[in-house]
Amino acid sequence: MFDRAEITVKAGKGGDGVVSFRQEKFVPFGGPDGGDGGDGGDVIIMADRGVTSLRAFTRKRFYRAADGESGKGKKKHGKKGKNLILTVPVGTVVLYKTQVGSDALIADLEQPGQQAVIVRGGKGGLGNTHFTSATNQAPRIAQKGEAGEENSVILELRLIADVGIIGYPNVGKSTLLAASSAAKPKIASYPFTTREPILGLVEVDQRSLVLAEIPGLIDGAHLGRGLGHDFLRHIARTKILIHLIDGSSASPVEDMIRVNAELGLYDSALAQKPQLVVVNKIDLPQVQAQLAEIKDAFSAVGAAPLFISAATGEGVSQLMAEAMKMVSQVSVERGAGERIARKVFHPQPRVAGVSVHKEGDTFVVVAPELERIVARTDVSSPEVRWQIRGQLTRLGVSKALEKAGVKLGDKVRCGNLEWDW
Ligand SMILES: Nc1nc2c(ncn2[C@@H]2O[C@H](COP(=O)(O)OP(=O)(O)OP(=O)(O)O)[C@@H](O)[C@H]2O)c(=O)[nH]1
Ligand SMILES: [Mg+2]
Repeated sequence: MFDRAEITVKAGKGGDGVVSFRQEKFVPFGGPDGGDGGDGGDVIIMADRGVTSLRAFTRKRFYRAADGESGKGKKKHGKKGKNLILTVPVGTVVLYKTQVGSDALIADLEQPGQQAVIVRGGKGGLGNTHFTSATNQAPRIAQKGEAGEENSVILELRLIADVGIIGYPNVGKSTLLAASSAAKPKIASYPFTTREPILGLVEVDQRSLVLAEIPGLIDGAHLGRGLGHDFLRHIARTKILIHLIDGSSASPVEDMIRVNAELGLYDSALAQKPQLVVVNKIDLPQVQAQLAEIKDAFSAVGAAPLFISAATGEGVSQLMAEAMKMVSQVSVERGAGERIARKVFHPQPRVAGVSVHKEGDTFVVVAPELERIVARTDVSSPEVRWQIRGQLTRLGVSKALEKAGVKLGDKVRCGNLEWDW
C-alpha cells in the first residue's frame, strides 16, 4: 500500500528586477525603464477523485514550481512562474515533519477539489524605475527576486472506511470481512496473518458500507509494537468500529478493555468512537458452553455485545444491519453539527522586517529587502553605493541602526556590503 510518502517541494524563485534606461535616438539620457521580475510559482497540493494512491510520490520525490521571469527594459515586467499543482487522493493529509515527536498538520484534503498552498513562490524583484527620487533620477539599483520557499512534507492517505474492524490478532477479523464482503483476505490460525489494512464493500439493503480490517493491534501498539502503530492512524477516519473479540479467549471482557485502553493511549479520540462490541467464534463448543457466563461478564461492565460466528455466518447479517444503522446515525449527527468547511491553507506570510545585531564591533543588518538590492547590484561603484544609502532610510534600516546605538564611524554590514556609518 502506498499510503505515505515524503516529498520535498520548492516554490519558484522570483524574477530579478533590472536596471535599464530608455534608449531613444537623439535622447542621450533617457529615464530608467527597468521592469520588475515576476513572482515565482507556488506549489499547491489538491485532492482529486481520479487519483487513488500516493504511489507516484514514492517514485519522484522532488517537485518544484517555475521561477518568475526577470524584468526587461521598456518597463516590461517578467511573467509570473507557473504554479505547480500536485494531485493527491481525496483523504490525504499533508504534514510538516517536526523535530519534536509528532508531525504538524498543514492541510487535510478531505473533499475533492480542496487545495492547499504548501510553499509560496518568491516575490519578483523591483526594477530600477522604483528607485528614482528627487535627488536621484538615474537609479542604478534594482532588486533581486526572492528565493522560493522550500520544505519537506509528508503526504499521508487516511483510509476512508465507514467501519473499522479492530481486535487482537487471530480473533477472526479477516474471516468476518470475507463472510460479509467480496474481499478475499488471507485467513490463518496464527496471528499477524493480515499485514496491512484491507477494505471490503458490504451491501446492506441496497446501500453500501466500506469495511476495513485494521490488523496487528496488540498491547503496546501505541508504542510501535506489533504492526499496530502504522495502522492505528487509519482508524481515525472511520465512523464506527466493530470491536471483534474471540469468544474462546480466557477473558473476553478483559480483551475488550485492554484493546480499548490501547486505543486511548494512542489517541483519546479513537477510544471515543462508537463501537459495536462483537463476540466471535460462537460455533465452538467451548464458547457455546460459556455463552451465558460471557454475556453476564459483559453486562457487568455495561456492555451488550452481539454474538456471531464469522466462520458459519451466524449473526453476520444482523451485525451488518446494525453497523449500517449506526453509521447512518453518525453521518446524520456530523451533517447537522460541524459543517466541513472548504479549507484552503496558506503558509504564514513572511515578515519583511529589519533587525540589527552586533558581531564584534560591526553592526550587522538583517533586512531581506535590502539584501536583495545589494545582491543584485555592483556595489563597487561609488555612485551605486550612494544610491543604496538612499534606500536605507526608505526601508527603515537607518532607524533600526540608530536604535541599536550606531555612532559615526562604526562599521556596518548588510549582505556583501560593508560601509562606515
Ligand atoms: N471456529 C471458528 N474459527 C474462526 C472463526 N472466525 C475465525 N476463525 C479462525 O480463527 C483464525 C484466525 O482468523 P482470521 O480471520 O485470520 O483472524 P484475524 O483476526 O484476521 O487474524 P490476523 O489477521 O492474523 O490478526 C483462523 O484459523 C480462522 O479460521 C469462527 O467464527 N469460528
Ligand atoms: Mg486478518
